[in-house]
Amino acid sequence: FAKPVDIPQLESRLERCFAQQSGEPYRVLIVDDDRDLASRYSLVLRDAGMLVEILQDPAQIFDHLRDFNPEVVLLDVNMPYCTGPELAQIIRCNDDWLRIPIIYLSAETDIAKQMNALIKAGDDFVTKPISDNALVAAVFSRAQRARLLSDALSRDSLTGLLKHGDIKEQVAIELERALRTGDRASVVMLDIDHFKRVNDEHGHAAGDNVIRALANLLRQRLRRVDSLGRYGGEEFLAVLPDCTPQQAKQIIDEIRERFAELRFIADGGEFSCTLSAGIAGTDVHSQAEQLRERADKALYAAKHGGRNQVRV
Ligand code: GH3
Ligand code: MG
Ligand code: MG
Ligand code: MG
Repeated sequence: FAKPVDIPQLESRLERCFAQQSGEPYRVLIVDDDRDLASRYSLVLRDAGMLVEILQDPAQIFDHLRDFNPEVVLLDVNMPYCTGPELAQIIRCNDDWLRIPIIYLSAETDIAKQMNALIKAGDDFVTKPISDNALVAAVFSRAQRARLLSDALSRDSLTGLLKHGDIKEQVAIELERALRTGDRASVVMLDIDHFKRVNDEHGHAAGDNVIRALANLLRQRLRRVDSLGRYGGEEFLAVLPDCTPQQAKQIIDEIRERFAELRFIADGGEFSCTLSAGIAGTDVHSQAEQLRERADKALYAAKHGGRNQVRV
């Protein structure tokens, strides 16, 4: 039980952790009135591959939470005007920030006071001075869990794709980026044809299988840079960066053909399905929300044009 900690082993473990830190670096917000100390912690965390912002004035906490969107908050306990626990309570009042882990970092060694801070709000209490490794480990573990949790909560359980709110947000982010930089991007709205009949004739479970099969086709065929989500029941929304509407149409038409070739088996016998899709591409006149509406209109035209087709 009281086995001594093997430091070289811990170090190599941490290195492996950083190697696994795939994709975006973890975002950490340090709130501390001691500028020098905050800068030192920031340096250590940046060295471990994280993105760090320092906040000295607690009054600006909301701006930083909204704009920087941290995955972990490192909070000093003793600050002028507002204590760490008071600030933590304020953060916890807002549902949007309920998931952010709050780690107190303080010279306070009185256990009763530490307990009091944690009872108010917060997740961990780490005492200063702290070794670089211990700081990185404390922040890394919380950041990793926060991201896994956030990923899991934004995934639709049937398909594993992004849910309505998250794909909508992702589409807006991608389109705004494309509109700002002048890059091309395309929005795609997909809807399975006469899906009510599938449920009526073959049962809800068979319908679920169809939705899952289409989700898999889309996931396989789209690129890693594309964002894809389940917009509604049998509706999917995707954004394809660096892709003209004509290029997007070619890709979606391929998916449409392959989907129509799939054979499903259910109580009512073998059956197949088709899909319709609408595409809209970025131009200088359109806002993100207008583009999604245009893709929706194109989908409507595809439905009225006889279904099993893609319209731009
Ligand atoms: P259209 O070609 O015009 O799109 O016709 P449709 O029948 O597909 O029309 P609509 O979009 O109105 O119907 C969608 C149906 O999908 C209604 C709903 O019962 C069903 N549905 C929604 N979510 C699910 C789901 O998760 N599983 C199953 N099996 N069915 C679902
Ligand atoms: Mg302080
Ligand atoms: Mg529909
Ligand atoms: Mg439909």
